[in-house]
Amino acid sequence: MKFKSFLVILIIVFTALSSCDQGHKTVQSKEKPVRKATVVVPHFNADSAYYYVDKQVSFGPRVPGTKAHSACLKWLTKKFDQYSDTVIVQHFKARTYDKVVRNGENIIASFNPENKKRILLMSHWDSRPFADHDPDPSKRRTPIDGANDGASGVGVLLEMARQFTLQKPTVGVDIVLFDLEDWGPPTDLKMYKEEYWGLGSQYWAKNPHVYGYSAQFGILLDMVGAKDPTFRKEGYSRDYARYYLDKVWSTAQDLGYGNYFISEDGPAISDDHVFVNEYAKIPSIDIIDLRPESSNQTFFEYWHTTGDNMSIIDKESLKITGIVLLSVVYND
Ligand code: AHN
Ligand code: ZN
Repeated sequence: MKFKSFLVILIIVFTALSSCDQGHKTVQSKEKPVRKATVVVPHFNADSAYYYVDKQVSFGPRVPGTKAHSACLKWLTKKFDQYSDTVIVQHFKARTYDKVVRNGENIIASFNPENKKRILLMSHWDSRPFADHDPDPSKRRTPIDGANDGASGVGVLLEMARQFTLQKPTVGVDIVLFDLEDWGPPTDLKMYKEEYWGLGSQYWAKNPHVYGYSAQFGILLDMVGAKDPTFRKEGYSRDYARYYLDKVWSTAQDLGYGNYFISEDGPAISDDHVFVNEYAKIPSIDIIDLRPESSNQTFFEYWHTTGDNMSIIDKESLKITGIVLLSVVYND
């Protein structure tokens, strides 16, 4: 009896000790630093993006109703067809400030169309019919190349699409290129109204390419190609999509681009994302180069002038937004 109980105690003590030892081991393995699985984000080819910007500009100003506009539409459709699962050209009519009804075409390229979780990437592909801010008054009704204001965002998105074919993202992505963004009234006419701008995005946000379309969030690229851009936190983006705005800015800062993606509040800009927020109810931000020090006090020096041509496009700038956006898409 005594020996038996001694044996029982011995077994209990031994079991306790060994389990204690196991427990200790378990704790130790739990204390090892937990590493998040790293995703391989594809490379962004800035030469390729630059070529896409140059190619758009080479057609001439992409003013709706012109040959350059339809030639560029044909080229963009062909390229996105090559790099995405589906491409839809959405034809629409819209009335400009001068009461003329014009034809427009929004271009929508989709990746993983079956995936319910989606990211929306946007830019406008038309160029402004008037250089109303040109220092030379005789040029203020001349159409602009829109190398930065238009072509730069499209060039970045087309290069991203090319990367998506090389390494498919897990999330669904829609690239929407709006038309008729930039046909707002020339400033000297003093007839500014928000609804005169972003006619393509107003149409799409009210009539998306897929019935009931939605996305987790949207990102608009506007004027991302001039040297040393300063992307400040735009006002509507802060109001409508603060969480995604902070997420994109912190991604950029982690990548070492904090000098360009500045943690500073900028003004509110009536741009395509406003309509996407208001009508489509998709929380959307605007990555827009804001320069309070410029002579127009808001945008890059050559904004809405004939100087917005290829000579001011910087490959490094295209690369910055490209890398940041690829990182956002592949880490989602
Ligand atoms: C305003 O000037 C109020 N919004 C400018 C939107 C725009 C025009 N982006 C590019 N071109
Ligand atoms: Zn513009």
